[in-house]
Amino acid sequence: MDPLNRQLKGELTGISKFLSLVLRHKPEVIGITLDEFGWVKIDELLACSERNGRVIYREQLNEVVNRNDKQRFAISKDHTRIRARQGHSIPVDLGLKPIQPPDVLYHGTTQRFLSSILEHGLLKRKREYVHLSPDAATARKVGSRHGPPVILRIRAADMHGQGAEFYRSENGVWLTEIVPHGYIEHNEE
Ligand code: HQG
Repeated sequence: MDPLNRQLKGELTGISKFLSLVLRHKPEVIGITLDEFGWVKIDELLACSERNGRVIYREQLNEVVNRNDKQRFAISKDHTRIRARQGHSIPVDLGLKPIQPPDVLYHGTTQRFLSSILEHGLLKRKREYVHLSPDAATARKVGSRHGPPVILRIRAADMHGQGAEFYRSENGVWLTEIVPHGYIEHNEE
């Protein structure tokens, strides 16, 4: 990649991380409030960001939203508001409807969490849900964020059959409250 492109990409990644912080976890750091569905007015977001030393142009925001590898953010139909599609640690109503999951979903984690997960199940920890992936390759990427990846198979349809609810966010991430350890399979690689 040429240096200019690399710099542009770096800027967009920086903005994406900043948006994740304020739209999923800590809107208060720039003095914005999300509505109950997680939305905030884009004008307000950009003004408050600037007041806190972070200038973001509307064009950059659009680039981040459109080019984002995981489609993390959504802009409202009238183009005035923005929210994160999932991954919140503060309670927001994403309007997700419970749906039937596939037989198997995957969770990517890392070795040092494994014994605790196999003992206690998958817990949502700081987030509002446990995040599951539709395929092993995606789970591998998620797990790699924490260290050498470990892929777990989750017997999702069986869980659903026992009453557990599953949701799929608009960008294909599967969400559920907790995965009891009995539904987790780990095959040594
Ligand atoms: C682990 C990214 C010990 C869990 C990704 C994970 C995803 C336990 C970590 C999204 C445990 C939490 C979420 C237990 C769970 N004992 N460790 N009982 N239960 N854990 O980052 O799933 O880039 O909160 O395995 O793509 O890694 O932000 O969750 O390793 O979709 O858009 O506790 O974040 O998306 O870590 O990732 P995280 P996650 P974004």
